[in-house]
Amino acid sequence: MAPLERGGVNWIEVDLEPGKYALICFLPDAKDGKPHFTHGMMQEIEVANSLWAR
Ligand SMILES: [Cu+2]
Repeated sequence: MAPLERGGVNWIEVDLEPGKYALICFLPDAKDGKPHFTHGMMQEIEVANSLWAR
């Protein structure tokens, strides 16, 4: 996914198996150069079984 301007929105479509995943941002912070995840930019998500399984 391409970097966004502050407040920007972007969408991607991915095909994931059911399970738990982590979204982690490795982009460097503009102020201290540390990856964003060190500032809390990470999120655990869970993908459920799809009603439209292929
Ligand atoms: Cu980030």
